[in-house]
Amino acid sequence: MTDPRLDALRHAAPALRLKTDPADLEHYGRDWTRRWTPAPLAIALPGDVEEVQAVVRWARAQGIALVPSGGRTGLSGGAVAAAGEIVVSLERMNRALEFDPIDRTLTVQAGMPLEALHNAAREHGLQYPVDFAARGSCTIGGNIATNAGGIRVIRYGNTREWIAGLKVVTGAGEVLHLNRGLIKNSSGYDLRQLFVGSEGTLGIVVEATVRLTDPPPPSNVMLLALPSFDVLMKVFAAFRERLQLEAFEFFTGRALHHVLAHGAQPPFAEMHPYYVVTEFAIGDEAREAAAMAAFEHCLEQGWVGDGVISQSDAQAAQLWRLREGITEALARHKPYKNDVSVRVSRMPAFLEETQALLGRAYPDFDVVWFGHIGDGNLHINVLKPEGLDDAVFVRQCEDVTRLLAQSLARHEGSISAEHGIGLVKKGYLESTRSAAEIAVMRGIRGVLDPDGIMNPGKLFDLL
Ligand code: 2HG
Ligand code: ZN
Repeated sequence: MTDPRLDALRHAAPALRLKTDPADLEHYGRDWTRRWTPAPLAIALPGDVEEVQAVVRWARAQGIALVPSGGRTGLSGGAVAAAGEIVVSLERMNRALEFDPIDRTLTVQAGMPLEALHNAAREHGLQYPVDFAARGSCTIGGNIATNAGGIRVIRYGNTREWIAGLKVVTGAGEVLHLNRGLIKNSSGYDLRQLFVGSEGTLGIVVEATVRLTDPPPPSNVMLLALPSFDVLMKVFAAFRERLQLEAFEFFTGRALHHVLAHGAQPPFAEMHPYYVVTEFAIGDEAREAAAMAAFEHCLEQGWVGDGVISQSDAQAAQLWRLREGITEALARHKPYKNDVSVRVSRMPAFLEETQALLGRAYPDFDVVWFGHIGDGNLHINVLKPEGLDDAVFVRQCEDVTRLLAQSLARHEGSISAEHGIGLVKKGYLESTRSAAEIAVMRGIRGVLDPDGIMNPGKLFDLL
């Protein structure tokens, strides 16, 4: 027997694809957090904007919650459907719609995977520069919903910077065509930017017009081994001063240990406590000399103990794998994740304080640090000791996260740098946003989603 509410939906949108098999409910109802048991009512797979609109209008009439869904690679529970919702998967809406060589923009449907967008840009001799390890599975719609960052933010900024226009279906069922690719548009509130980072709580992004830019310059990748944590920001300053950095990423020896255990090749004969992988533009002698100068300066100061520079694309990819493979290598240890940021200038003080805090709070846990240090963004993964009950482990980590949140409030940082708040960090939002700000966000949500059907329970609770 099918649910009569779904019959009403079939009636409203006869061509809409719906899935209700238990395996599908499980597959589409979870993201990479794996902490909640998926329990959606059904999965809707619209093929066009009209079908998305029909689903939203039906959901309003029925009072059923919707969970917009991209590649579900999120780490904050933003795409989890665990309470009888309809998952609205954009996976069928994954096509490129229009390239404009004068504007250098590409309009795509929101379900397009990030890697496909990279490839489409490359076919036009350009690049879409936002990039991170989940590129093969995540979608541009999901990237927009979380204002995704990644490994090239230091050079190109977050997703937000590259969105020239959006088509959205609001929680009220209206289609809004926002900014329409304009560079200059001083005509009131920028509603496009409101949807970037809204985590599916205001409506569903159905199309995006992204800006493209020149292809990246030829570059080299360097892996550096560091003897101690306190030299990290000095190494960063030395490289940034001399080079045009495309990326500057940090990870600990513990992170490398897990990536090696997962099959990667060791980069040096010995293990070191800390590592940096950095990519920078080369192409002329001056730049190559600058890279060597930066390295030698750090060596002389005793800030770097060893280093290797890529000699080929294959070697560059191999070095990147040591950093990009961390999330996957840690997944089997069910890590509890923090994704925090402070201003880069505050990083040294914040790192020192956080190291002391976590050393006290987790004396017996394997705590893995890595992140986009050049953006002031640190990822802390606490691995669950074998045999420890999942819920007990999460509770312990939440207690420590409360302390971390207090420290972030003191340092004027953010409890979520790039993964979003979702379900995981909802309880700590007030460390980053004032009560007055949250009240404004609630008001905005009420206007765009008057019946509270858009991803309820995520980001903050409706009153
Ligand atoms: C990364 O930087 C991602 O690799 C994932 O943002 C971070 O797994 C994590 O904690
Ligand atoms: Zn990251």
